[in-house]
Amino acid sequence: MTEIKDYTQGKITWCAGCGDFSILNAVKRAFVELNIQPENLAFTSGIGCSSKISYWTKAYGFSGLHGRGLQLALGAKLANRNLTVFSAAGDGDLLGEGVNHLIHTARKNIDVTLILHNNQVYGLTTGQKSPTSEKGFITISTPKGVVEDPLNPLLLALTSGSTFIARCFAGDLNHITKIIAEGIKHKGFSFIEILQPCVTYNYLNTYDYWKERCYDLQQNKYDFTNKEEAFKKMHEYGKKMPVGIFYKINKPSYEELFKQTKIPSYKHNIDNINIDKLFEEFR
Ligand SMILES: Cc1ncc(C[n+]2csc(CCOP(=O)(O)OP(=O)(O)O)c2C)c(N)n1
Ligand code: SF4
Ligand SMILES: [Mg+2]
Repeated sequence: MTEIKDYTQGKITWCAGCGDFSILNAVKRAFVELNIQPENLAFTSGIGCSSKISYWTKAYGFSGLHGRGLQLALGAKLANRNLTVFSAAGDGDLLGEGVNHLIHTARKNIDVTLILHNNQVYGLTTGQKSPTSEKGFITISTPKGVVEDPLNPLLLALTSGSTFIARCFAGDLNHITKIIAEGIKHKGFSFIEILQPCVTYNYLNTYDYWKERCYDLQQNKYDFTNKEEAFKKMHEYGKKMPVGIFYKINKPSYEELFKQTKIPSYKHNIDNINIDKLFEEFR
């Protein structure tokens, strides 16, 4: 069995009290629960406070360009289908700079688990509005308040084709751990939004704010295989906000359907391939 320390590395520099701490804890706890060996795990991300989670998790990590963590995940899964592939992104990273990649990765239903650290602000670049910032939210880039409606990440994941869609709140460590473990076990694209307080730049969506609003969907009778039901629930945003599994169905994953290559690319013999000529072009 693995232990938390097997996935632990680096000196964490998030602000004290940041919701990212409990997300990192939950991620590692889920890996322990599923006994995933670090050498069988690929963890990708883009750029942002949230994306640093892959630096601080011992695994095959790759932090790429802003908004491109999911493309790296897709490549890793196609190269080696035996890997557990996990990806993390911020709201700016995933829904601003990299939003097209979310749509196509979800549509393909590739077996990758994605967590969205939704703090509704650009944290790393010191507090500009993001695609999920609430209307009226005052930031350094919107001194008179955000004027447009926020993007709803769950609805985007649903209409793009995700086969597992859930939401949790960073203040509930046990719930996030459980949902992440469920997401990894699901064969297909798993999309998990985590409501993550940014204690430095988001004065509006605080721990208390979410604690007052969140209720567990799974406490009541709810059929997560019903797309219309999920569509309705995802519109609930206000005084009460559902968390839990909104949608889950079984459907063949991209790599199951993609039969062109019988041998995964990491096993291809590359001894006779000479890439010197290619490099010459960039000299
Ligand atoms: C193409 C590109 N545009 C802008 C930036 C600058 N940049 C770095 S992180 C970031 C925002 C990150 O916000 P988010 O994804 O919400 O992550 P958070 O820091 O809030 O966790 C921006 C705009 C960049 N690195 N690359
Ligand atoms: S700026 Fe916000 S998101 Fe970034 S580490 Fe600090 S509290 Fe967390
Ligand atoms: Mg953010």
